[in-house]
Amino acid sequence: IYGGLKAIPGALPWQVSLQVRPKGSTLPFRHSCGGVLIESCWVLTAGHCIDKKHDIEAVLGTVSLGMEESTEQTLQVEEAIIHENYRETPSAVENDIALLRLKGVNGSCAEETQFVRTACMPDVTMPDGSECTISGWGATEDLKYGSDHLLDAKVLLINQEKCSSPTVYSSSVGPSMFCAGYLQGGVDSCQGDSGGPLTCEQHQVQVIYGLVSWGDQCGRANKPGVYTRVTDYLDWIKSKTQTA
Ligand code: 4AZ
Repeated sequence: IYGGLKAIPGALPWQVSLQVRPKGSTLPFRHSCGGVLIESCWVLTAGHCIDKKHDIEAVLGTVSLGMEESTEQTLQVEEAIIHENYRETPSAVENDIALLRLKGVNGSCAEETQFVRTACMPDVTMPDGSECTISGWGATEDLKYGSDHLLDAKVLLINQEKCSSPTVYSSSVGPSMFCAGYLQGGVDSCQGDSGGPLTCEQHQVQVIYGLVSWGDQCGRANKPGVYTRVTDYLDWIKSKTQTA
């Protein structure tokens, strides 16, 4: 997170650190992306976070990546489901969404605590200018390789036409994406935050409204962060998580 502040432990209990290592290796797992706990056994993330050559673990209830915390829960990922129409084009990433099914231990996956809790699903579209929250362990204004401590920041939802204007992203921002941040720059998501949450308040609760997807670098004027529009994928999420 570019221009963020250290998150308070327990304030973002749906935040997940996705950690990877090459399949079959004994190397330590390292943070690669963010994710969002939406059900005890399901994490939502970005499609571009899934690399089939890696094993993935989901770390919940953590703020410091370098420290063992008594609040953390680490779960193996049993299955990764990337959206059927996920595509990387030269100018954008389309349908940048994936679901991870966690492996249960004695029949249960994430255990709800003060530090681990699911995010609610959005129902309505938020108005332009709404203040929402982004979070993650990604690159910052002075740390290229990411932050050890979870950071968060407030961003504003940017009008779709404004974000599709020639001075911003032209036609790269499709209808299932939206922009958030500040056109003057300074506060943004960044590399390593991908797949993590943009939450907004709806009906007095935080809902998962966007997933960190892409952008032209971080924190620059006229280059806000671009997020996967979760409200466009509610049926897809339901169809994959509803065990028939
Ligand atoms: C990235 O490289 C990335 N400023 C993620 C988010 C943004 C830019 C780049 C948004 O994963």
